[in-house]
Amino acid sequence: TTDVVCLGESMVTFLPSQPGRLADVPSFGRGIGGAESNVACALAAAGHRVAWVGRVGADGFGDHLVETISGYGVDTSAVRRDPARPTGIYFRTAADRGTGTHEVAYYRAGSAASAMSPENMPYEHLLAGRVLHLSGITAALSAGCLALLRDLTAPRAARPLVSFDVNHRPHLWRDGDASVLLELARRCDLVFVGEDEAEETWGIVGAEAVREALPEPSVVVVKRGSAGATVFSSGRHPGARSANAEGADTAPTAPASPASPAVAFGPDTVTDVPALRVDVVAAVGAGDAFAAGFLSATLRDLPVRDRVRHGHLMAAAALTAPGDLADPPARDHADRLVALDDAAWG
Ligand code: KDG
Repeated sequence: TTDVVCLGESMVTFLPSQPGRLADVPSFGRGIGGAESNVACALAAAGHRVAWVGRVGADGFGDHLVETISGYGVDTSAVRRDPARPTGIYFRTAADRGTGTHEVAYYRAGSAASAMSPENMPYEHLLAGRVLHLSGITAALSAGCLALLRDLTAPRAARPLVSFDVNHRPHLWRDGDASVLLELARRCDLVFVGEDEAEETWGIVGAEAVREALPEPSVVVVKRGSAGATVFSSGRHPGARSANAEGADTAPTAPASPASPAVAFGPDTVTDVPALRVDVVAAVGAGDAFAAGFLSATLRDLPVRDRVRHGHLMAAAALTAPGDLADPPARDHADRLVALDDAAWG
């Protein structure tokens, strides 16, 4: 079986040759981006069986995405090609030294991926893994994309563990209401959200308040930047939700259905885990790397603290590389770093 299926829009990314305003950057180098395929590539690099599902144009940029993502060892066989719509692309600047922010120019309206909907996506592939990883970016792309996320996060008799990174992208929500991201997050089993992101998007302040607003998911990971991350775990058995209309959980001891093999979570806990302190080169992609590290360690059934440390380690690799996607440390190397004592981890 596939360990993780990631769904979302990937784009060819244009990274600036030098710092400065978008208006001034003279040339750009090509990379790839897309939060969910970033997660897929990092998981594949960590030795997991991973698929990325999306839509790209029948054009050279679409070829480049499929070839590059496949090159990481990700199964791209379910990616759809759209002869009528282009592959999305985006340009960005380097982070401003003072504010840490960067400018983004998306060219993705009307892209092949924005046409994703419940009618044209391969559910047999999407629901086939142990984990289905989604993000809030998809919800912003079109009504069809939002309908697809609603459908994939709906209760069903057998579903994979549904992982959701809130990924609020303000540029994409200029004309939309991002509060739908809370509704979607509540329908998932494992949620990643930044503490600052929760405040910006929903006006919810503090990790405890985030958990109060998201009582349903078995696990909520609140990322607090360089301060670390806090994990709220209810110990309920993910993947064992009943299919009734309210989506109420079945008894905590209910076995997972054969289609959603167990991805174990521990008993009720709140776990705080400090992050590594690094000099940030580019923050873009760090959240994806964190999710990949956490998911990888979850699939290996490691203790909660080590799941977070694997997240922090992958994030540190991404934070110290210029592109959206950094090569993570090899698994045995990561395991040795995660096993360092608390003094090393702060
Ligand atoms: O998380 C990184 C992504 O934001 C980046 O790769 C591009 O997917 C992207 C987006 O929509 O911003």
